[in-house]
Amino acid sequence: MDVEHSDRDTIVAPATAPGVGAIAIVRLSGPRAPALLKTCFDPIGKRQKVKLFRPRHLAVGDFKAPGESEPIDRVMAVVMPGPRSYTGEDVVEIHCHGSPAVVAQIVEALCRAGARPAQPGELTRRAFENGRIDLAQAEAVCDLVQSATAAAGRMALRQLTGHLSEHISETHRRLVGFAAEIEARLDFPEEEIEPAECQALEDDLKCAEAALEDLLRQGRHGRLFREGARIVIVGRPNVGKSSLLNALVGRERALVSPHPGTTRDTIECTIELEGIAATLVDTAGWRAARDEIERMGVERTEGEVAVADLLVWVVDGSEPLADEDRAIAERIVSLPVAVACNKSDLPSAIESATIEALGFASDRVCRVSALCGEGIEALARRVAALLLGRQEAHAGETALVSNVRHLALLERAREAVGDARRAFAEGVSGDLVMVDIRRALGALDEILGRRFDEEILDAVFARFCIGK
Ligand SMILES: Nc1nc2c(ncn2[C@@H]2O[C@H](COP(=O)(O)OP(=O)(O)OP(=O)(O)O)[C@@H](O)[C@H]2O)c(=O)[nH]1
Ligand SMILES: [Mg+2]
Repeated sequence: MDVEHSDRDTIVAPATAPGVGAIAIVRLSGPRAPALLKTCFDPIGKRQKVKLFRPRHLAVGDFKAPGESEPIDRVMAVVMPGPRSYTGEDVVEIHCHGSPAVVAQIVEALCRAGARPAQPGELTRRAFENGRIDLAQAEAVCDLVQSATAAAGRMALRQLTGHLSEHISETHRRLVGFAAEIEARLDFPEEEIEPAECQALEDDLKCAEAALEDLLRQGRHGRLFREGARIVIVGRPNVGKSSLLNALVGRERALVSPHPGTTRDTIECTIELEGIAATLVDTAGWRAARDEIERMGVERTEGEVAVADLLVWVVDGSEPLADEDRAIAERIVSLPVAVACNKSDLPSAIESATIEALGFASDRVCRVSALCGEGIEALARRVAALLLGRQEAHAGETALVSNVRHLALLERAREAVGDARRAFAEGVSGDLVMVDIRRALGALDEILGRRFDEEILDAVFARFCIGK
């Protein structure tokens, strides 16, 4: 059947991940979804037939390709009529056995019956286009599906349930209120604004600016929770970098030996650090390379240092600092660093003051023993705290913004409101202040998707997986 690629197509996609599972779900959305189900689905017995036509009731039956007599699978099906469905259209879900072959045949059968395979994110795009959710909420769906930690998931859920949208709408309303007052004044330029009124209007802009600043500040932490952090362990050979990676991860991930130069290549492992998905990277000992392989290893180390969110510099606390340690210190002192003074089970040969003198504040230094596990938890807490800046480790969990697109637009809005506030305070004419206000409103509209172009939507929904 020739299927048109219009928005009103009925689309089909597996909603569960590819691969074998107990159950898989295939979803249909569009005006013909219930009819296509009827073509392919034989309810077992009268009671199931009645159930199928009752919205949101699961019915059991055999699923067959159009014109075939042998079923593909025994499934459960449910019809969720629009507009009170996920997409706002008629939605059908078929719960089949979780074999990739069964799923593929069911999708193919529905396409033969007249559906079209959905693009990634197309169901959520329809939910947005049908006004079920705004764009920020649609993006939260994608973030929730892809969240790597519980904290990232909770943050996405708050955005999905509209918390971010509410905050933004509130600032939007405040700015619209301000704009209405200014527009009214423009019509009657001869009327003086009373000082008290003037102050109230300026306060409105101050409030809007502060609210946007708040969201932006939280956003930095939000990103950390969503995207995770890359933590690179560096140090000269044999100080215990690989041992420290193993201790933090809780298993023997990297090879450890008493011979300097054991680690040749970078090794990484992801763990959860106070809700942040932290990728720990063990590197080859950092020193002037003695052969070609070591040179390549050191090059990789330097590449990792360049992209790290935080470095853990390991020194061997049982020996005085070596020239190689000092050379590393000089290269990293201006970067975000936690210092692990390792081998604390042995007598100490490094004073804290020595490390401080190199430019590393004492609150960045932890005494640990990778061998015995001493101080490892404290180091993990310190690393998380350094990643989150001065805030408490759980501060990021309350963040509402984590999406780079939202952060960029919020920044634009905050700048525009700041410009408007300054212009207004200096008594610049109303129509010029309005230019800034419109710029701010435009940026907020773009976050919620009240104003958009197809390119933005394509970019947003391309991040989704099929079936969402
Ligand atoms: N006593 C003691 N020995 C340790 C500790 N941590 C590591 N070691 C020992 O130090 C030696 C080197 O450890 P590694 O973890 O391989 O050191 P590395 O920094 O990864 O070394 P390269 O990969 O060669 O750069 C091994 O013999 C470890 O058992 C510690 O906390 N205490
Ligand atoms: Mg090593």
